Amino acid sequence: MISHSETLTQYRRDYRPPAFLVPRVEMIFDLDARATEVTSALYFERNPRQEICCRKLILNGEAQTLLEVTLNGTLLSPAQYHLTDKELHIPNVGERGVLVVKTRHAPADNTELEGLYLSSGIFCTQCEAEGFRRITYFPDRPDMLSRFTVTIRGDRKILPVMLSNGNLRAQGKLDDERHFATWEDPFPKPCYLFALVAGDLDVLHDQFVTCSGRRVDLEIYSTKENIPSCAYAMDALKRAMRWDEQRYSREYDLNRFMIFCADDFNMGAMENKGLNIFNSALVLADPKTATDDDYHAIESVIAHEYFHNWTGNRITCRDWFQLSLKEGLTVFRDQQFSSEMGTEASERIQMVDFLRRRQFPEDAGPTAHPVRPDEYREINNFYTTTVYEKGAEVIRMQHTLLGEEKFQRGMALYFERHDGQAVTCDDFIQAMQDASGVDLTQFKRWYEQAGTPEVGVCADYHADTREYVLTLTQRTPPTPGQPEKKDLVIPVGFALLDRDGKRVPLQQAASQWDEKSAAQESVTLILREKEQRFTFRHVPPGVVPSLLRDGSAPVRLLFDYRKEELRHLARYDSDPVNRWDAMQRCFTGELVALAQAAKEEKPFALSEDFLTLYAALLRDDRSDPMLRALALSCPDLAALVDDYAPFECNAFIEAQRFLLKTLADRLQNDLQTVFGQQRACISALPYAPTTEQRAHRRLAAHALSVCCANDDASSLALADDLYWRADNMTDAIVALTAIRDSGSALRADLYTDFARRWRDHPLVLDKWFSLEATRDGDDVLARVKTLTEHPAFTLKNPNRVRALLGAFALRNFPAFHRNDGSGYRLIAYYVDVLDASNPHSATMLLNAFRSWQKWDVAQRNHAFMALQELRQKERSPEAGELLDKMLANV
Ligand code: 0A1
Ligand code: ZN
Repeated sequence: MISHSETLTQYRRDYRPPAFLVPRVEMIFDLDARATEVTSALYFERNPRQEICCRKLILNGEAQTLLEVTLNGTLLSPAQYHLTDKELHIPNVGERGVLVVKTRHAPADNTELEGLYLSSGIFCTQCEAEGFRRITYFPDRPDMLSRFTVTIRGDRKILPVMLSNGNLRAQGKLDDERHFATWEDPFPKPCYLFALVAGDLDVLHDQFVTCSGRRVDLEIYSTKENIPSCAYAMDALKRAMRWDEQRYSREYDLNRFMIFCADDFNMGAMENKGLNIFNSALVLADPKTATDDDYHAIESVIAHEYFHNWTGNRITCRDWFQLSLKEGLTVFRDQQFSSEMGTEASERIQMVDFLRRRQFPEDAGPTAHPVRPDEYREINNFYTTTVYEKGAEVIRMQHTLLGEEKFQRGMALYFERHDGQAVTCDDFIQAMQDASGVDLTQFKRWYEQAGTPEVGVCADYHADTREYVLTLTQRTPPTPGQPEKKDLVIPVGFALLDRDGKRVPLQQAASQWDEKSAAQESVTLILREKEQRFTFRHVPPGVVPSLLRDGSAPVRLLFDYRKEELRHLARYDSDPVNRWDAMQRCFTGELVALAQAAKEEKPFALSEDFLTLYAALLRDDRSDPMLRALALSCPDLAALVDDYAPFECNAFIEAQRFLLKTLADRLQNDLQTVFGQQRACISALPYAPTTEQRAHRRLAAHALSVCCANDDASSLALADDLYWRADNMTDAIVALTAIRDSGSALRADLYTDFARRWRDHPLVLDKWFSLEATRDGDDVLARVKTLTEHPAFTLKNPNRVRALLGAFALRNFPAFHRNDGSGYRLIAYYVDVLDASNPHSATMLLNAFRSWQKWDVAQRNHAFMALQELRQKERSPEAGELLDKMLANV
């Protein structure tokens, strides 16, 4: 077996300030697809903060050819420096000086999409986390803040537009064929925020006047035909800029803000200073090609990257262990923004749902790590839901503990104290603590401890004294490398519902609260110890506790709700998150009972109470249609794996099929009526991605999907009709989704039509690839294999890989988990192939295996073999680290 541990493990405790600083960098790019030359002048000086005197200047660098090195004007011979495949060492450089390094690249051959590469013929860069070292030799670490001046030279016809960070200082002709542009960024920045874009691009212009009256040019660059589709992103950008001024007093700081949209991009987007680079899927939108969900994602990612200008760029991370300092905080800010742009309740439900479906399994598996990790081998593996979404929850809890006013005081102090610095999560908490006076010492453990804490709840009612006693306990299960856990500070939102569904005024018995304080209808209990008791007085009998309201902490709630209590909460809880959660628990209860019946080969039956509840919520037209749609959606099986391990995949798959089919059989009329009503609410309006329209379309989509689950002809006819009348992409996709698993001829007709209609539009075809890959049925595997040969499919493009193979592995539970292991083998094959060209795509797929040890024995054996086989070969550091973790302790 090959050992992959040659990639060194980095430890947080080993942080040392750099020996040298590079306050100024001048770069020249001579662009050419096969032979780009990069010349970098590094003005370095010894770091007065570093006591250990090192005479050597050590630079990171990979994947380029070193042409020459000049120190203070003298060309160095190879004997005067030391070059490895990862570093360049220059001995005896003195106190300060200028080092000029010249290297050569072939951007056209860069398939990893890190460093300088070509996307649809356009030069662009991706430097976070460690891509800058693939562009030039440089101390590539986020605490190295430099002022950059960048000159780009290239062919005038092929590269009429040449962009980099900051302000355009000069541009002009070099000769008949070539021209240049010089950009200067006045803000010192870490090199991971460097960006360059060059190509034949058009631009959408706009302007924004900041709160202090400065004019900022806003520019979105894309190919000519895409420009009209950039309008929504532009609008979202202006709203985000205004919002950051109003909510956080953050004003934009350059005269220009540019966005480039790249067809080939590993992630969603990147916050390079003044020149964001986006995955085109997260910029381009018009009603004909983008769905409601696309519009929603664009708004949120545009805001996220823009907000990074303050939380990430002006104040950056000292080292990559602090990644959540910028990511958790920026996700929290973009969540706040989305909530204000849309509906708070549905936004919050979707966040909580995402966290539980995606982050909880990560925290319970072999790659579990703290929000601020202590070690890593490959930092690219740490752009995780833990660092991002759990990180955002950790900020949200600070907001809960401090309240909006003190939280804002904390933020203001953080900005004031650390502007222009590279800092740590500790610095952030310190600012919060200093500004608020709230002691966050124990709270800090949220950054240190991996694993989802479990909060156990025991409720006792004393009829004689009318006292209600709530005992809360906490326990965080062990995670790899962290066998023992300490107690955390856990805010638990709480209310009691009476028999009519009304909230009971809460009066706590002495000690926990000020006796005089007025009774409240909901409170936040703060759990700090292993076990804590809270007593409430004057409580009527028969109340039902509503716990963890608004998803008040990223924990698993262990409370033995009776079924009727859950139904009560699902109908009456005033907290929409808990109403949704209760309904999800009802669904899960049904799935578990059905799976048990499947295992014991007993007849299946859905409980009548559940059907009644589902029907009541479906018909409840006083409630927001979006909230109804969310509550009525059956939970994802992948989210149940941890709770029901070893997870009997087949039994649960059968259970879920039966459940949906029974809803269709029993509630066909209701479902069709709701579909009709919701469509009627918007039928007279032209399509717009507004919150109201989206909500109606979403509930209609839900109703249509469920009623098509039994292939009933009248329901299929509704989908057919919707498809042919659709004047927007959302309706078309809703129709295709509803009939995705249908055995009817209609399916083939509509799918063929769609693929033909959009054959020249890759972003739209991605939706079709995903629908094909998530189909139920025996032939889906063969279908996916065939589609990898489709003319529009290429393994080189991360969006295509995600749409087809990612959807199959991560969203087609039955097919991926086929008993004969063929689903695993298919994905393992592509992990192997992709790892050689683009490790990021490979690890995206590999992550589908993360919970393999919790699967049923047949699945476990096949997965183990697939993973073992992958590990036999030489792997990228990313895939090597993941495989080692997934196969540790077996
Ligand atoms: N900072 C970006 C995420 C990002 C990270 C790595 C990338 O390439 C390997 C690209 C983007 C964000 O949070 O949006
Ligand atoms: Zn981010």
